[in-house]
Amino acid sequence: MTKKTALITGVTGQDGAYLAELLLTKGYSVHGIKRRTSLINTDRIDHLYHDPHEQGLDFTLHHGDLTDSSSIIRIVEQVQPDEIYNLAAQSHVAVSFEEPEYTANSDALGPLRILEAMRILGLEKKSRFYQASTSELYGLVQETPQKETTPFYPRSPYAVAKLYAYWITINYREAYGIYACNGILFNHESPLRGETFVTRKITRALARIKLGLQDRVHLGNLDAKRDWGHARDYVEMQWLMLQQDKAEDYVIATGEQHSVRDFIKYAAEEVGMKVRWEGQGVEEKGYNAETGKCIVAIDPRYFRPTEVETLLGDASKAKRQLGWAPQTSFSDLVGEMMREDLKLAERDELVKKHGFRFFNRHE
Ligand code: NDP
Ligand code: GDR
Repeated sequence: MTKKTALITGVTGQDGAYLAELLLTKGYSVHGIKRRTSLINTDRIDHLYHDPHEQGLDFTLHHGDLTDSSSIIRIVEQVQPDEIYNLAAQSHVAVSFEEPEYTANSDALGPLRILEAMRILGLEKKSRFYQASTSELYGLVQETPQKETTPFYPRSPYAVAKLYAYWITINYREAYGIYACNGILFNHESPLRGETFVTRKITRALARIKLGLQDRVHLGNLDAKRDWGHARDYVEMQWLMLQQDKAEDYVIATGEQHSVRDFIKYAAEEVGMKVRWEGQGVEEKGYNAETGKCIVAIDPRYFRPTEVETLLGDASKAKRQLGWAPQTSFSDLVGEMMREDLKLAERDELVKKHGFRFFNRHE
C-alpha cells in the first residue's frame, strides 16, 4: 500500500499534537503548518520532530498562517496531501470578544482559503478535508441533547466565525464534489490543553495550591455545564471521518455533562482536598475544608458578554456509522490531568527551592 500524506494545520495545538502522533503510528507522512512565533512553541510535538538532517519519523513542519493565502497555496501545492485536517484557529471563546476581526479572519476565512487552494490546485478529487467544527455552534441551545440536526445559535464571535466555516465546508462539498466533513466536537481536554481553558486552569492551579506555590485561583461562571471528553479519543474520530465512502458531518461527545464546579470537586479530590463553598454570586468562594483557606474566588473579568450555559452532545450517529465511542471516563480524564499538572508543579517547586523566581502567567 502506498504511504498516505496528511497535512495538519494547528499542529502545535492540543489536537494537532495528538493527531500527528496518531497518524505517524498509522504510517502516514505527516506535514504540519506552524506560525512564526518569536519563541519556539513546539513543546507539544517536540517528541515527534527530528532534525531534518537526521533519520527519524516522517514528520515535516512548514511555516504558514491561515490568514495568508499565499502560504496556504504554496504548502498545499508542495505537500499534495491526501488528507487535510484544519485544526488551526483562534480557539479561545473569551478572547474572540476582544479580537473579533482576527478571529473571523483565521477561523472563518482560514478554512475558505484552504478549500480555495484545493480548487486552484485541482486537488478536488485527490485531497480530503476535515473542518474542526464545534459544539459552540449550538450556543443558546434549542434542543437537548444536541445532535447533527439541532439548530445552531452561536453566542460569540468565535462561534459565528465557526458557523461560516461549517457552511463553507458543506458548500464546497456540494458545489465541487470535494470530500469535506465537519466534526462537531464537544469540549475535549487533556494534559496538553492550553492553560487558559477552564479545565487546565483548574488542574494546574490546584496542583500548585497543593504544593504551596499559589494561594488561590480566580474563575468566572462556575455553573456553566459542559460535555467534556479526552482529546486523545476525539482525534481518532477526526481520522475516521476521512476514511468513509461518503463525506458527512458528525457530532462527537461523551453524552455526559458536568458543571465547572463539579470539575473543581473531582480535581480537588484527586489531590486529597475537599472544597467547601460559601457566599453567593460574585462573592462566592471555595475553601479548603481542612485548612479553611480560600482557594477559589470569582473574578467577573472571566464572565463573557454572552455565555453558553449548557452543552450536552448526542454522538449516536458516530457510534452507529463509524463504530466510534469515547474510551476515557470523566474521572479518568480529570485524574490524568491532575497527575500531569502535579508533576509540573513539583518541577516548579524544585526551581523555587533553588532560589529561582518564576511568574504565574496563566490566568
Ligand atoms: P489550540 O488552541 O490548542 O490550537 C490551535 C492551533 O491553531 C495552534 O497550533 C495555533 O498555533 C494554531 N493557529 C491559531 N491561529 C492560527 C493561524 N492564524 N494560522 C495558523 N495556525 C494558527 O486548539 P485545540 O487543539 O484545542 O483545537 C483544535 C481545533 O478544534 C480548533 O480549531 C478549535 O477551535 C476546534 N475545537 C476545539 C475543541 C476543544 O474542546 N479543544 C472543541 C471543538 C472544536 P499557536 O500554537 O502558534 O498558537
Ligand atoms: P469553551 O471552553 O468556552 O467551552 O470553549 P473554556 O474552557 O474556555 O470555558 C468553559 C466554560 O467555563 C467557564 N469558565 C471559565 N472559562 C475560562 N476559560 N476561564 C475561567 O476562568 C472560567 N471560569 C468559568 C466559561 O465561561 C465557559 O462557560 C472550548 C474551546 O476549546 C473552543 O475552541 C471549543 O470550540 C469549545 O470548547 C467546544
